[in-house]
Formats: sequence, C-alpha cells, structure tokens
Amino acid sequence: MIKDISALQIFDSRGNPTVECSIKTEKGKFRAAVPSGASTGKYEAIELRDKGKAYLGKGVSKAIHNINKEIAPLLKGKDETKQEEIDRLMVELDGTGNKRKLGANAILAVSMAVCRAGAKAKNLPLYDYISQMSKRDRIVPCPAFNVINGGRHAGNNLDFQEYMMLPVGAKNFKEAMQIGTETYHILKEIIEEKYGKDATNVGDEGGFAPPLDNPEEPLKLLTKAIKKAGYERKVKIGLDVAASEFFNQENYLFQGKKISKEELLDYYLKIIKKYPIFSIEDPFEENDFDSFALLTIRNGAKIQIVGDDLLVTNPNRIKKAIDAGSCNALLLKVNQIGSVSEAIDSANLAFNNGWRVMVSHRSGETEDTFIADLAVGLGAHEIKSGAPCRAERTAKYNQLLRIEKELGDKAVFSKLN
Ligand code: 2PG
Ligand code: MG
Repeated sequence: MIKDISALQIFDSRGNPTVECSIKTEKGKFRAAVPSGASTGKYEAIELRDKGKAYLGKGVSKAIHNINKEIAPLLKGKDETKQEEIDRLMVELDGTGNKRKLGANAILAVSMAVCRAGAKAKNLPLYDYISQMSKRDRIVPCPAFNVINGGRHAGNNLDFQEYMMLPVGAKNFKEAMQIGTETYHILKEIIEEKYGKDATNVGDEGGFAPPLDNPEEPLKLLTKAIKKAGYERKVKIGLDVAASEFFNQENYLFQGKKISKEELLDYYLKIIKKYPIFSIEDPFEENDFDSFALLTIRNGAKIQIVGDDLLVTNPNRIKKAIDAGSCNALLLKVNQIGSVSEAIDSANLAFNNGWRVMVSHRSGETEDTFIADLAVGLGAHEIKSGAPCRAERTAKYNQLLRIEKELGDKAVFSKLN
C-alpha cells in the first residue's frame, strides 16, 4: 500500500531543475527522476516549468507542488501493484489530454516510482515486473551509441543531431559495450589527428562535437573508426536527423541553403548507398507523415525508419503513421507520453504492427536507470542512451550489463541482423 508520496527538485545533466518522486510503502522507499529533452516534439505531453525568474524560468516547483498537494492525497492508500489504475487516476485528475495541468514531469515521476514499488511488492526485478505488464518476453536490447553530436545538442554547425553506431553483430550486450567503447576511443584519436584537440570536446549526450558543417564528414569519420577498430562486419550506423529543428515553414535550412523535402529525400538515398546506414530517425519534420512514408517505401525493407518527434510515443500518432506507412520503428520516450502504462501501450501498438521499438533517453538526463529495465521488460530491439561516456549515459548501459549478468543463460540479446 502507498503510505506516502513526496517530490524534490533535483538537477539534470545540463544543470536544469527536474522532478524526483519518492514513494513509501511497507516494503521501503522507491525513487524515480524524470529526464528532459532539448529538441522537444511539438506534440509531446507538457513538461511543467515555473517560467518565473528563478532558474531562468526552468524551475519545477509547480510540478513538485502538484505531486505533494494533488497527486499524493489521491494515491495514498492505493495498491502500488495497480499501475494502470494509478496512471489512469492521475490522467483523469489532470483532465487535459496532454498533462499540461499537473505536468507530465509530475505524473511520470510518480508513475515510475510506483512501478518500482510495485516490482518490490511482487518481489520481482523491475525488468521482470515490466515484462509481466507488457506481456512480452525479455530481450536485452542492442545499444545505439550516439558518438557524434550536432543540432541542438552541440555547439557546432552540424544540421543532423546524432550519429550513432549500433553493434548489430555483437553476440551479447557485453560484447556490444566492448565494440562501442573501443570504437569510441579510436574515433576520438581520428578526430584529434584531423581537427586537433579542441574537436574532441563532447556534447550533451557524450558524443564528440567537432566543428564541422558538412553532414557527410561524420559518416566518413565513423566509417573510418569502425574499420580501424576491426568491426566493419559488426557495426552499422544510425542517424537521428531531428529534421524539425532545421525546418522552416516549407523548406529545410540545410548546410546554409534552403532545400525542399524532395531534395532532402534524394540526399538520404545518396548517403544510404554510400555508407553502412541501418537506421534513420526523424528524416523529415514532425507533421510530414507522407515524406516519411516515401522514404520508408523506397527503403523500408533495408533501412529502419524511426519516428520520434513524428510519433511522440502517442498511440494516436502511432496509429496515423501505421495507416500512412510512415515508419517501421517507434522511438519510445516515457516522458513524451508521461506515464509507464501509456508507454507500454504505445510499445505494444508498435510491436503488434510489426515495427521495431527503440527505447530512448533524453538529452537532459539523470542518474535514474529506469529505461534500461524498461527496454528489457518491453522486449525492445534497441536502446539509445548516448555515447558510452558521461555517467548519466553509462548508468543505463551499466544497468544493462548487470541485467544481462543476472539473467545468465536466460539472457537473449536482440537480433537485428
Ligand atoms: C532525440 C533526443 C534524445 P532530445 O531527439 O531523440 O537523443 O533528444 O531529448 O533533446 O529530444
Ligand atoms: Mg530524436
């Protein structure tokens, strides 16, 4: 039974305030903290910020107040294993459809802490508890390491936000980490040799942020690093274009020039032919279901097309994308929808339609490792948690190493090849 709920303003990896919730039950105290995005999708659930003078408007005291004064009285005395009911009660109390009244950051912090309390009540590891709720077999996901940062996450001029490497040929998560870290360090040497020491500073997600503007240059650097590390057959490349960030009404402002969606599509077709690209996220802006579909149709069999800002982990938008054939994979971010049970529903909708699911961190993260267990419990194919560098990123990867070890012979690593 939930005995007490309280919230605290803590700080994320960018130094911005965020919400942490603590829940007390007979079994102990359970905590969860919410992340925060920078390239936020227009249709995401609303993160409540104070907008006052303190913390340059980014304080979360209203969300904290809503947990302490509105949500806590509603949920005290409730059974912590009734995740769906608890999430529904909070959604109903909010009543806005996009959680703008209580704040998705308030609701999600409670929802995740309840989930941890529920797992303990059932004496299960968090990933097993989530696997029971999602009715999916556990899978240890393939990591997608974001090793070169651009867009909103870095102080350079790269239009594309993320250049990732996926060790799709690894036999397990442990090997995936070895491949990822070795290649990351070799990439650092290559960048330093070519552009000097300054170029090896890292961006918000731990990837390097060299002062480049040609979007093909990171692909060259990455291919070179993969080759030098000796992992050509085991590693593929993933991109998060985050195209809404350089879209301007009708055109894309790409490499300092205005280009049309047709030209952008041609650009993708060109680089797909040249580099070992496995996955492209948000190739077009967040309203353009049709251009997504064109790219998916032209390349769907070969390339994973992932919807992030397009779908915002929202079942209504996922359904629309399924009907339009816009993608073949969902990027799942818990704070885009704002509760654990709704996130599970979104993942299942994607799985049931033959899509892949990539569980994702946000660019502003905390040390909370919830998404690692979530990915395993959902049987998600992939997880992206940034580079294998910076503790808020490696926290998730390290938790996956622990889970894989704990599962022992029963660990099943994602098959993407
Ligand atoms: C993304 C994410 C995470 P942000 O676009 O996929 O990498 O960035 O959290 O800034 O939205
Ligand atoms: Mg994205």
